[in-house]
Amino acid sequence: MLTVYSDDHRLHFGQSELVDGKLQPCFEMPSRADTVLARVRHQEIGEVIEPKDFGLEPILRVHDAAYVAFLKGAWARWAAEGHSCDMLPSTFPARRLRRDGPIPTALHGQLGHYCFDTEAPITAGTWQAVYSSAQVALTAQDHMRQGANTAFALCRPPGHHAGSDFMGGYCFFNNAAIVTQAFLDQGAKRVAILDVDYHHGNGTQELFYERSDVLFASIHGDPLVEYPYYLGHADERGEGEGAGFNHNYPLPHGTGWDGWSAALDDACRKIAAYAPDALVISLGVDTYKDDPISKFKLDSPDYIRMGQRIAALGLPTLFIMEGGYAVEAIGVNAVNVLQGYEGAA
Ligand code: OKS
Ligand code: ZN
Repeated sequence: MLTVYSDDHRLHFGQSELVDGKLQPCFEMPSRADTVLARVRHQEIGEVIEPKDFGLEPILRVHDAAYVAFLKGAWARWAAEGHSCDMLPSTFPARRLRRDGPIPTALHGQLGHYCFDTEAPITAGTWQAVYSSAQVALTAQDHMRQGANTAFALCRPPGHHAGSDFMGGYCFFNNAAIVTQAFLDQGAKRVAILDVDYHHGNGTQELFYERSDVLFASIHGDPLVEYPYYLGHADERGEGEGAGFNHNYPLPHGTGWDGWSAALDDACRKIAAYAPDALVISLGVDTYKDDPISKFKLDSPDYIRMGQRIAALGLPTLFIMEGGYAVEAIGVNAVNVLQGYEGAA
């Protein structure tokens, strides 16, 4: 399996996020990608290539132009205001504030407008890192356009919390959504996205919620007790044209392979019935038992089984790296999914 990777991810290195009222070092750190890349090489699963540049066009198929412009210019404006620390928002338009009213002209007002939490610091190198992360995903997708049955996009920063015009949860551009739209723009009729990250992919759900050409299935910590809290319930089934094409599997804290794999089986049956032309996996491995911010109990061999079950669908499958913070283990766990897939495909 081909892996696409760019060193540009290092340019995004946030200093801190809010944890239990305290500013703590970011869990989403550069060494995460290093660990996964080292394991890809160690297991010799295939060639590792740099991304090509597909420009902004495929990103703008998914993200709002004003949001993209904000992200591109934010750091320069922040620096011009005399700041050098990371940008983090502190004000958000909750209920009955005008979230769709005039966009503030002040940088801080815009930050709250385009972001839903305090987990996605913008730093000096964030734009280049998130641009390259999207190009990593698009290069893996292009490899499949040329005929490959599978590819691994070692994206960092991750993407599944980012919506059309907002960032949050360590995410800025929704890499899985961008490649999904690319498949469709190249002639695919239907694409399925299976999000196996511990957290609900709220951004991906939002982007395709009213569409029938994308089926979204997500297995995650129950939002009643888990981030991102405000989306990801089982009764969110899609709307309008998209009614019936969104499937959420919220699971309780403590869920291990038995409960998790039952949800996976159900999601796979829905995907098989949908008969998509391609499958995109939002591959988070923060379901691991020792993940520092998560509460599922998957163990390393379970990730091989996960890959095998996905392979049984017999679909062209593009893997997009999302979360996972037990830095020592995420290389083994992510590559176990890929090797499970390849061994069974
Ligand atoms: C509290 C923890 C915030 C959780 C963000 C989750 C990001 C993630 N500071 N998404 O898949 O892994
Ligand atoms: Zn996650």
